[in-house]
Amino acid sequence: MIELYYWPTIMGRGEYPRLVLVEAGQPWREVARERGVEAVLALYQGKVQPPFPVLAPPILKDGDFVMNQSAAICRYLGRRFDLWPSTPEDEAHADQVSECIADFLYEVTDAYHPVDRHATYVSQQAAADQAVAKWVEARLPRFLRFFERALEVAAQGKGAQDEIYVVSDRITYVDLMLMQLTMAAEFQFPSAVAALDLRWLPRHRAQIAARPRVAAYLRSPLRIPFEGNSCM
Ligand SMILES: N[C@@H](CCC(=O)N[C@@H](CS)C(=O)NCC(=O)O)C(=O)O
Repeated sequence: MIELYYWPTIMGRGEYPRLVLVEAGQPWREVARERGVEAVLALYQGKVQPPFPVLAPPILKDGDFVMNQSAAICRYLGRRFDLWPSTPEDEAHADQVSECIADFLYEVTDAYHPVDRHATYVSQQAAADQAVAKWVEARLPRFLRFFERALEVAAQGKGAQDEIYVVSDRITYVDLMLMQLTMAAEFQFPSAVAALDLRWLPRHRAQIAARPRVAAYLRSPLRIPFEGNSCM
């Protein structure tokens, strides 16, 4: 069975591959929750050497195949489980959007950890609050308007009840990623997101969240709540 190695108490970047597995209907093992965080640390600290090196969690193990990088894992799973765009151009656009999601996460993590990326938010809270306020003003609208525009383009010619997907007129891995990002942004920055008066992102988020497997997962105890001190 597929294994996901991620920190046991946060949703974090682990949630992106998780949601692709959920929509694919693929059971997987949450290694840290089943065997303890030591199993993740063993890989992270190099005590266990996988057949291909890994840098940081989330880490996916599929048989003997091991990899890290959340967006790359989502692509691997998307291709493997048919949550994949239909044309090379749509593949490239899905790549583009997933990389923009990864950029968003990188930037917002930096804002919450402006002094030391590997120390807690609380230990650098004063500097972090300033950096986050600046990021929310300068960068959050830029990212969200880009995602909004991608969905607006996808919605062209569609009726009010029609489903919209980022690419290809069908659900792909990047829809799951974007749903999670929208939820994270709405949770963490409610007034800044509301002020943008977005139309397509909330509609897309609601549509993906209502898919039967995703909806069941979101209601399940496997889904860890947002922490409220990052976009994780
Ligand atoms: N770009 C990577 C970032 C990975 C990353 O920052 N992982 C965090 C948890 S979300 C971590 O444990 N980092 C430890 C490290 O970078 O050494 C991804 O998307 O997977």
